[in-house]
Amino acid sequence: MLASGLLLVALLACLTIMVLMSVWKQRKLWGKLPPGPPALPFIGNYLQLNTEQMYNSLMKIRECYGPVFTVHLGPRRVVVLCGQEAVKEALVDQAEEFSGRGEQATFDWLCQGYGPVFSNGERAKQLRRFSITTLRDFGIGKRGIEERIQEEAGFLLEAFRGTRGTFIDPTFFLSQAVSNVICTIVFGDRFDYEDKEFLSLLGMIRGSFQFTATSTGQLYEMFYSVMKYLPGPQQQAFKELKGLEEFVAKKVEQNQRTLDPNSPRDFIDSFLIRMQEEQENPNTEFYLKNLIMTTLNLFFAGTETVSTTLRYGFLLLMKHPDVAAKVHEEIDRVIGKNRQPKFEDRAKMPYTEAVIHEIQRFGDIIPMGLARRVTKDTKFRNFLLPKGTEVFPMLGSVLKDPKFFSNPLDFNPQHFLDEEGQFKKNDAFVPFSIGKRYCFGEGLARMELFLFLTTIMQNFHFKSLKTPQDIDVSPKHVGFATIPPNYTMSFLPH
Ligand code: D3G
Repeated sequence: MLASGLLLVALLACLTIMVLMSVWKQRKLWGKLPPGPPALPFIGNYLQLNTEQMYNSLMKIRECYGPVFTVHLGPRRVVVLCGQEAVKEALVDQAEEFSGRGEQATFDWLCQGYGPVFSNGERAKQLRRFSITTLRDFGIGKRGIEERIQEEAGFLLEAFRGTRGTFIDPTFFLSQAVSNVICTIVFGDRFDYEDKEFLSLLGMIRGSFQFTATSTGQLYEMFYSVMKYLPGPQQQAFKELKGLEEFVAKKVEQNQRTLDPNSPRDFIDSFLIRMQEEQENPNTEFYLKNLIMTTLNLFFAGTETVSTTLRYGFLLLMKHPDVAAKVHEEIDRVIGKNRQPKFEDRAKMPYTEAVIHEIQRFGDIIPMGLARRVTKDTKFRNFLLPKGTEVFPMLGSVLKDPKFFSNPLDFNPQHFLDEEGQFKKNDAFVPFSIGKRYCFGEGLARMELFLFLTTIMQNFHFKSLKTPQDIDVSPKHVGFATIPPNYTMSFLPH
């Protein structure tokens, strides 16, 4: 009796010590997190954050707490990194530690941690690697894809000619052309611009992307655990994302039925072949769910970011006719009118190159980056981030870092030019992010931006309904994405 009583006391004492030690350890770690505003349970710092302007809200907190701070987006504890120095120090100098993926609640609702973009660990590594090699096999970084973009730019010219100088919203033309490049790779074929299914898919991509930029989209980032069950605009975004998944699943089935393992026709075929090769591997990441989500990631990311950038670019060029005139001059001088632009021309076109960089810098399409996560307990500066802590690399604060750009809030291609008018690199140019998880579509995106922009401007002048002074280039929404304002324009022969 006495012995068992003693044992119980000893056990309880042990348990208490263990709990205390664990709390103490956590405390110690918490104590070393970057500073930040005090947070309430569950709602976190909700009261200090304006979901209509998350980026600006976080920049306001930075004024108080410095470039590295901790904030609670509802129950999510996030370490925010601002400015070129902090972002580079984390993502590049401590690349391995900061290589995990954080949450993107809207896209996570669909992806559930599958596919290369919103996954972690071995899965992310395997799928990223496979995607990069397979994209290369299908011509990215080689002549193959350049010819495909040139051909598609030709179709786009035809479509713009067909508008006969009337005022139109260029959004869908641009997404169709841009999307067709990645569609050729992942689905083996382009879509006709008249194709209703294609337009409906692009509507789903655009709709769900826009949702992430809205106030509800940002509220959803904080309270998704509840909001996913409630009615509201998030349900429409889910419907659109589901629609995309169903389309990809249908494409995969078609490919499965007609697969020739000896000659892959597209990215889906290559993945199916890899699935067969790894059938016996119990740890394989090559199975249907990852095939669907990988294809969806490429299709989505390969469509919306580049077409949104071009859409912003056209508006900026109408706001700044002097800049447009210099691009026209350079195109006329270097390429002329009798041949299609090629990617090589870029080396002889510093002004155009600077303009494209400035469009990407000013456009700031993903202002808070894709969230990262530390893969282990991480010492950063004088702080300790416990394994799994989410990190926001504020790409917008790098693209607008006053230490790197003379007038960061102005659109000015001189930001990327030296005194001789030569192109000047800038370490704060990070629209594709940096470090281990930087955008692996960067090469493709850059080639598309250059070839589409130069081919269109070789053939057309842009005309706006408004005078340049009256054009407002401030974004319609800023959230996960930056969405440029709606506008119409006319394409006049150049
Ligand atoms: C969204 C949904 C599915 N797959 C990728 C995305 C996405 C949006 C922006 C980026 O990826 C970064 N390129």
